[in-house]
Amino acid sequence: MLHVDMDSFFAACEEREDPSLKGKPVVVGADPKGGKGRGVVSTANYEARKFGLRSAMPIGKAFMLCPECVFLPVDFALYNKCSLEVMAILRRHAVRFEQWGIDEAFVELAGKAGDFAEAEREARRIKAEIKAETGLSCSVGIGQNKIVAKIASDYRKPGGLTLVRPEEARQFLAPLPVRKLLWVGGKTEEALASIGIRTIGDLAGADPGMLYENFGKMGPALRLLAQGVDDSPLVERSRAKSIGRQVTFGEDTRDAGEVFGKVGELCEEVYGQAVMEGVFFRTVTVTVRFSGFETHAKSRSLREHSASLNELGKTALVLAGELVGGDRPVRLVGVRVSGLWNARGQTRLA
Ligand code: TTP
Ligand code: MG
Repeated sequence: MLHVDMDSFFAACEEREDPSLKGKPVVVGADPKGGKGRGVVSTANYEARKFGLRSAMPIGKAFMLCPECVFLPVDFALYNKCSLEVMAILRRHAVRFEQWGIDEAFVELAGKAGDFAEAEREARRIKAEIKAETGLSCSVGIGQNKIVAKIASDYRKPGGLTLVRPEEARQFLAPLPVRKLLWVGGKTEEALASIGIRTIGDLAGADPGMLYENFGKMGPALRLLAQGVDDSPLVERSRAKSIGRQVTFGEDTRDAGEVFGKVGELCEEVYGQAVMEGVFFRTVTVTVRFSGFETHAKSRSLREHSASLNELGKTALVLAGELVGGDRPVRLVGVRVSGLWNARGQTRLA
């Protein structure tokens, strides 16, 4: 099993679009406004991390630490495009595949389970293909299950390849901080520290009864993960035929501006879901229900499959404009995309 995680993903996509950024410290996130900006760092490339910059850091603090950094706004459409390219490559190598968020995925390889030497060769091929075809760099972890593979991919970033054989897993995990376990958030981390558990090894060796008393069922479950035990399967994203969202107004509205505003918001939600599922879309449908439940829908197909929020939004607004006329009060609007195309090969989904 492989876990692949792209290196400083948003920043790497920006560097690919503008090679003059290469070698410079780059920050993607809110506008720093000379140190007065609000919002946070989405990501910083590895040059910028040398100044102490990190994801989720307030942008003003980032500016203080590194005023000479190049600060760029978030361009989600670009990262989505890059993500679809990368995921398509990964899917070529997978018998089973699970995408996690925009820049990481688990890949179960064809071939004999437990053939780690072959898995390592395959991981090198995947890294090389991603580099050659997308220009982006990633880190790969190889392990007998998800938890080990996931922690291994994080171990030698950027550009790393870390193989952890089953017999080495406990030893590999033991010195790492408990935070590296997937479900240990800040609060749990503090609670564990208060009973003297700081490393994954501490947790692996802790008394399960005591863990149950302190953390309920999660306690012993975390202990198993800490021992490198994880039999959770890879779950393919649902093969939805369409992705849609709708909203009912608190009060029926005659205000076309309000309706169009809502359509824009729904487009963003639908788009976000399409990104998560790794699909392009071809057809956009807008539904409007008027007072009295009379419902009208209009669809338009794009020239080709698209993964663009801009295109989705423009098309949906045109359709909404055609539907909302006169002064009939609107009760509900909906936006749906269909004709989905999975990034995997040529599989078309109805
Ligand atoms: P990560 O994989 O956590 O981070 P990264 O790819 O930038 O860096 P690396 O993996 O090399 O450590 O997250 C993937 C993208 O998700 C990241 O590029 C930007 C976005 N992101 C945020 O917007 N806010 C956050 O707090 C985090 C952690 C990530
Ligand atoms: Mg990443």
